[in-house]
Amino acid sequence: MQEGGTIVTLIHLRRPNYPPHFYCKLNEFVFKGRLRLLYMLTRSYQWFVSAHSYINTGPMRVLVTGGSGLVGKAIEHVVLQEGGKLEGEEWIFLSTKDADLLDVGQTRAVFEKYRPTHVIHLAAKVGGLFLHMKENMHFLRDNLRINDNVLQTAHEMGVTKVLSCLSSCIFPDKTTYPIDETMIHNGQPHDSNFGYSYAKRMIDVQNRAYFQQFGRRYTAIIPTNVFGPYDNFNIENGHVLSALMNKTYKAKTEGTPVTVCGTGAPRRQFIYSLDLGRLIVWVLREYEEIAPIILSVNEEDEVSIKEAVEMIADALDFKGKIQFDTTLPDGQMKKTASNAKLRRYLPNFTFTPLQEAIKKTCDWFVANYDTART
Ligand code: NAP
Ligand code: GFB
Repeated sequence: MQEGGTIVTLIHLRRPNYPPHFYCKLNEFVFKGRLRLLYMLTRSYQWFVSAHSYINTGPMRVLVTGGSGLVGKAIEHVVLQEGGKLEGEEWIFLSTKDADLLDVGQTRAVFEKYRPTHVIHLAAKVGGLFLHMKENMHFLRDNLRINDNVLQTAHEMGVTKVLSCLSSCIFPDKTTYPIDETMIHNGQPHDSNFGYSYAKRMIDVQNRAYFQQFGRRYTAIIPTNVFGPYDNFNIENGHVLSALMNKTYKAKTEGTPVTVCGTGAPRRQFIYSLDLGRLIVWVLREYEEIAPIILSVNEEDEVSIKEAVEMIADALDFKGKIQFDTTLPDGQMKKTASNAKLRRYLPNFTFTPLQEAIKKTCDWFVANYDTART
């Protein structure tokens, strides 16, 4: 449990997106005595001092938007089944049934109802390559609106920390590799998902602005391609692994070949949703920067779509033919992301090996076929 006090942060005016070089929490007594001195010292060196009061009245009350989705369900598992929840904490997992976050009135009402101290903001319009290509406008507008409703309501209600979710697909298409956190705004995103990408990039812009103007410590994570139980296994609209699991299962049942879209050459870093859930709980508790952090497996764990479908075939014991429809698009050929920043914080974090995580997800899909999103 934290006491109330004042958070003082120094930001370099020429490099406002850099992590603060000085950051501390002072109780009110110390703070009042030192503030004038801090201002005098910093003005001549082009540092900006941000100071705001915080009052923490007790254990965290965490509101998870998008709590019914792939990532939300993984966090729920980590918190409720793996002992991630600390004594006295309250965790609330929202879905569209609780509030349509496109609607500002419903957003405010659900925040009023639960009065969170912390928010994990996952709710979004989400889909695989082929849905993005059809609906860039919806991806842009829906996500801009949901994100603004959630962030502004959190700010108005004095939420201590918001952790939002970006994606490695929002980085510039023409870039050098590996991509790191400083490169988000360096160029245009891939044409297939520009709507989603620009909407997500604005979260990072908003986080910086809330911090600079109001001292709010709102941050973001950047996961690579996620998969796991509770994914959307829809063949047309889902992401690649979940769509291919469903296709392969069907092909096995019907005795037909599996058709993979594109050449199979694009490469992806896949992260298992439960590993991501564990990392998100760590970010919520420990990560103090406003600048985002990439949550990804190592660069050498990137695999081609061809390698991934072979792992799925293995996991589902599919012995039939795997064919590639090269008339369909490949999308981004790669978006290799660096997890160096994550490794500086958590050098020993162990990711579930991909083949094992694919097997677990396939087993979950087969066992839950009647209720899974297909
Ligand atoms: P998901 O399984 O499709 O879940 C989406 C969640 O958002 C659901 O809980 C859904 O509620 C909720 N939602 C959607 N529209 C809403 C609205 N208007 N009002 C309230 N709630 C709404 O997605 P996910 O894969 O878990 O994605 C979670 C976050 O991770 C997203 O921000 C996404 O951009 C990001 N991300 C995902 C991936 C990936 O590969 N999946 C990769 C990088 C980043 P209902 O269940 O009621 O529909
Ligand atoms: O997961 P995905 O749809 O999106 O994967 P992205 C697309 C890649 O998988 C392309 C190939 O190379 C496709 O040609 N692929 C092969 C398939 N078969 C299939 C299939 O049956 N379904 C799908 N969907 N793809 C996403 C963004 O990009 O990155 C998301 O669109 C998200 O929004 C994610 O943020 C991280 O990896 O290309």
